[in-house]
Amino acid sequence: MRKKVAVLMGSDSDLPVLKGAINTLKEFGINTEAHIMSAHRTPSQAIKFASDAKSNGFGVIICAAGKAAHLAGVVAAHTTLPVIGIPMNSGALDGLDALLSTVQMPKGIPVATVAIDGAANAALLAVQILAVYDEELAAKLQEKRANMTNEVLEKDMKLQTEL
Ligand code: RP5
Repeated sequence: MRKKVAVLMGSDSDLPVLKGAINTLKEFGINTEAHIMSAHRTPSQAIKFASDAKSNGFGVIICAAGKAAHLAGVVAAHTTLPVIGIPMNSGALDGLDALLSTVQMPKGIPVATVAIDGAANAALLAVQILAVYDEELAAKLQEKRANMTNEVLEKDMKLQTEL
């Protein structure tokens, strides 16, 4: 049975960006659960979700948060599942605050951090993690990359005709 992916976000204001991750996961047929959950505003809920995630059938947890972003770190501290952090551009510092808060985890509790607002890559990385033991998913990833390659080649061909 394929594992689920959780998409946690610190605020509903993060949702427009997170929709990109949720859509990408759905595109791969991954059973996805999304929740608004904050390390600061709902700390006990976040800790409970993380602690129960493995036994609830999740394989990867994506955590998006902005400003002093602790969600990914707190969740990672309460599970051995891989945690992917998305630093959100939601403050005066254009996401640099969240990037440093998410990426600079002290040793022992890793958070795989993607780019600021990097929702699509977070989803793809989650799929890649699940694809280690899932050939069907691995084949879908290969197909997506081949499509991407073809799109770029087509754009290049078009450029050559325009120059
Ligand atoms: C973080 O603070 C959230 O992840 C969000 O990116 C940011 C701002 O939240 P709101 O004030 O819009 O709820 O916790």
